[in-house]
Amino acid sequence: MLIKRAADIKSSEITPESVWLRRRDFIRGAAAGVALAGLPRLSFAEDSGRRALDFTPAADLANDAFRTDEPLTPLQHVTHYNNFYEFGTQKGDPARYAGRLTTEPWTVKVTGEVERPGTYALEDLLRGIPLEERIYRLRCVEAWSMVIPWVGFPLATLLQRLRPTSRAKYVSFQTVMRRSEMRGQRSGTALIDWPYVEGLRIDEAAHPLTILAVGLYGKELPNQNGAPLRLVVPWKYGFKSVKSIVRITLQERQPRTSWNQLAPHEYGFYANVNPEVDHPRWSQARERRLPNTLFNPNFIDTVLFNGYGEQVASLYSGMDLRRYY
Ligand SMILES: Nc1nc2c(c(=O)[nH]1)N[C@H]1C(S)=C(S)[C@@H](COP(=O)(O)O)O[C@H]1N2
Ligand SMILES: [Mo]
Repeated sequence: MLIKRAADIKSSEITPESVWLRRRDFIRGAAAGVALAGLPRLSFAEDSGRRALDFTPAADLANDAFRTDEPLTPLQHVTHYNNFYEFGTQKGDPARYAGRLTTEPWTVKVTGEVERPGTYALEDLLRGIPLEERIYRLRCVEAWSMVIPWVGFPLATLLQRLRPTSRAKYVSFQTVMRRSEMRGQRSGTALIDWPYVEGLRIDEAAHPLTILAVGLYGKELPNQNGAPLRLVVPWKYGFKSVKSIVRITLQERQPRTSWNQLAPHEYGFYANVNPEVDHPRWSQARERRLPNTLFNPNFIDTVLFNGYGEQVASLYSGMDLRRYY
């Protein structure tokens, strides 16, 4: 297991007085004109409503895999070309309808094989955890991709705080169930057995590339991207990166996952990006990098583990990646 022991944690991860998510406090600071470290790229005027976050820019982080030099996908595309079937199956549906979702207050229930189970207010769960920017490729199983500057923190930091027991072999995550605010949960066209659930093996969950995101482009997550808390696992197909999380369960057995349950021959539990293992209905060898146009389709080769092989391949040594797709 790769749960970090106390001795392995960098002091920057546990400094309680360092920067952290201050959801309500921030408004006051902003109103008073307080300058924020690391406020990037976008000014307040560009999209009002979402609050700016205080975080360490990816450029200042020690691990090169935490950023990429590839051009960022513009905010407009990141927020208007989405998969969030709770709001509908069309790419524009989440932007159109996710504004209805109430994200404050937000609680996360932690259950199963942990020493500190409970129902936590989001701000209590995250208090004191420093935020970092992570510029990651996101590769959807549908063969399109983006480059997104997330703001979040390693899932390992939270797991460490919750103290998994020795029986915890997997982590499962559940999206909010809110029929009144999520029209896709009422319609049944998506065929998903709500709520959306996903899961990771615990060593995948504790890997330093695996983050929980609370923001993108320097501000709180737009609802369509999974506000207020979503998983990001950059070497796996996008469907693993479950949005709007309300429950985290540590467990001994491999969890049920939504897409695998819906179409087990098409979507596996592992879902590692792999150009050599095609989806039964299309090739995974290439991907369309957004933004693209009719005249510039912008197809690029897909890379094993979405280009993060150096960091994650050892998690799967000896495993047949065709069998465990
Ligand atoms: N709850 C939930 N999480 C979800 C999905 C979803 O439909 N519901 N879609 C997944 C898929 S298929 C992808 S590609 C990513 C898309 O994330 P983005 O819209 O922030 O780019 O979210 C994933 N997380
Ligand atoms: Mo996806």
